[in-house]
Amino acid sequence: MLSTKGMILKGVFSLAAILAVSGCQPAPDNANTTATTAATPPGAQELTLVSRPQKIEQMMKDRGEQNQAKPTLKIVSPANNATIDGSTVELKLELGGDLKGYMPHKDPATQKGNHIHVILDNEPYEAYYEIGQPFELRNVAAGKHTLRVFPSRPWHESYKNDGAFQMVEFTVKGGGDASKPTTTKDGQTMASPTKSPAATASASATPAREGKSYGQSQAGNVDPKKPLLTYSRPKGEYKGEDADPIMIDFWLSNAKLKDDGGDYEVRYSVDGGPSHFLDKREPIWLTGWINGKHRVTVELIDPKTGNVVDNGGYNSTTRDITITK
Ligand SMILES: [Cu+2]
Repeated sequence: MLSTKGMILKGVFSLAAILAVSGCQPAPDNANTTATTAATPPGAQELTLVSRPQKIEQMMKDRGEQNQAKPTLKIVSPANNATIDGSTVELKLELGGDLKGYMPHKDPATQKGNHIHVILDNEPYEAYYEIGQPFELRNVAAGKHTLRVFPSRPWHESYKNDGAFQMVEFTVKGGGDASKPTTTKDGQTMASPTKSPAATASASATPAREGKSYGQSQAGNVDPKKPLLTYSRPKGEYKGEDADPIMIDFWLSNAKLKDDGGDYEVRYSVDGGPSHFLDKREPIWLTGWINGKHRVTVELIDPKTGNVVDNGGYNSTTRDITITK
């Protein structure tokens, strides 16, 4: 069903929607201060499904066989079910599998490169480039947490081979200052108490989240053996030529989608608009985004009930992104 290139995904422009959009303020440079910026209303933009951008096709060719790599990860620490005293958690990974030259590293010139996506609880991922050095989470809140990791390409498309995705659960005793964010050692925010709680419930029940703002974070009651959808992209701020088209990408564990021999479906919607379904475990690209704040919801749907598969709230995730073309 994804071959329907050029399919119109979203509603028609109405005069009211155009007026609403023209009345919108442009997104400020610092998305952390956009709490008062209204989300884009449904129908204000027409999103169209497009094929993989030529720019990415070219990057894949330029990478040679690396694109067919089957990288695997092992979480060396924290150990699954570990209890950690204090508030600092050190993540150490072992990269293996059929790498074909795949190695995480940020090129200082382009500020791009292969990297690992690291997700605390169900917060937006943070990029981990130099896996020779531990990835440190500071000021982690007391309580139960999960960490999820998987290898990614420079354009943030995840590797989806067996063994690429790993998850551990751990408990922090003592914990950090609950009024301050959880960060990496470089100060990247991984969770923050200053905004609404992690958007693991349905979009309509969840207050606005900014591209780079986070809820105070605890793990959901996740069963790692049950079907689990891990939201990866989009997230954060998109600028200039990166702002269109935009990729939706996810990791799926313990479940197969319809076109992959199973019967699950992934449902997504943008700005509270109509639902669309994905039947293949691969990324899609959408074009037609307008400037401003957009809310993207991605969910795993149980074929028997038509509802979100319950797994600690992780199977329904909503992220706010900001687009500045
Ligand atoms: Cu990435």
